[in-house]
Amino acid sequence: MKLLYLFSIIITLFSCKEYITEKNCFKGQKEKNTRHREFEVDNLEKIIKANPNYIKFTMDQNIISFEENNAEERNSALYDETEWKKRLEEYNNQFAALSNYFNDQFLYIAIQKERNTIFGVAQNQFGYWFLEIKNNIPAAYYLGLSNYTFINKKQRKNFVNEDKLMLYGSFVRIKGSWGYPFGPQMEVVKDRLNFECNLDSIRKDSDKDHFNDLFEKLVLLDPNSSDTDNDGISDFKDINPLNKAENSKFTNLYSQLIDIDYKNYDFSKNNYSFAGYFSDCDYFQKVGPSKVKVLIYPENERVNLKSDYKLNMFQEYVGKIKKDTDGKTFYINFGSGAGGGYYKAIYENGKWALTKNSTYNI
Ligand SMILES: [Ca+2]
Ligand SMILES: [Ca+2]
Repeated sequence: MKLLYLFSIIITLFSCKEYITEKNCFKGQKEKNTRHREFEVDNLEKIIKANPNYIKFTMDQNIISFEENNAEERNSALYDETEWKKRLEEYNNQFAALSNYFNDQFLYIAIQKERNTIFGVAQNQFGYWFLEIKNNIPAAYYLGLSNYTFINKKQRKNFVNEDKLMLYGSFVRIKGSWGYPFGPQMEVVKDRLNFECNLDSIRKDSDKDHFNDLFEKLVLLDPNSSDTDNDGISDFKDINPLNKAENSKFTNLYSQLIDIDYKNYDFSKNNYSFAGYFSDCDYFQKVGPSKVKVLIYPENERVNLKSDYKLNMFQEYVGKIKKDTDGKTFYINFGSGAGGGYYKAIYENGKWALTKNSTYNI
């Protein structure tokens, strides 16, 4: 991500000719350069301020530290295939009661089984979630923790007690020095913490659409409307909940382009995972991909999204459309932490033939 915008500026794949700007989708002569802002190391005061006020924390020297937690992970002989398989089997057995309902949408951290209820703590691209399966009905609630919060892999046996959720963890931040190919590394700023919150604050779902208010606020859905884009499909089921999808030539191009990366999967029924993009292009905003749910924001929404989440939410930059002189060939640049390049799209007989070409790797 750090190099992504830099690359999108310096890599000019095609010669600049005169193009018509239509709906902000096509490359014009005057391109607005997106400047990369240098990464800032956050201080403790800012980190504590970012902790939501419904979550209390206390220090306890008996809680395993961030380093101890990581050392355990490192010692786990992950390169030994037998050991790796054994651990995977243990993980699958331990969390089967959760993955039966949520499949592989989450990385599971803790599970607590009661008579009619199963509780869980899990993680995905947005952060940490509280899971609850009551009388066979599953629900996932986004915890709304700041991204400066790390939750330990080992939790107490009963992390839910009455209406309280209690979790061991620490406050962390991204180290000042990081770069590809290793990605951001975390360091601890306040260790051995016990986080405690009231589950009513977490469960609050004002519009009753199965996304709790904390999640809707994070991704800029409307917590008071179960159908944010007013297209008749609830936010929870909508493949593109922020924008009404449409079926048109260039919208279909962008839909197909998103599906290329998911051709061997089908994440479309995964309610809690999304591919995120920024784009001012109307056609792009109105996509309806078939393999994955999307969140597409206009560029000016960048400021409204929590900056510490962007690393995980927006993995790929997808550019505007460049027309070739033959009138049927089009190019779209892309970039991501893992590399970049361009899509080549040919429109013939009402259909798009699309290829993804990588031109540079980091
Ligand atoms: Ca809701
Ligand atoms: Ca909708």
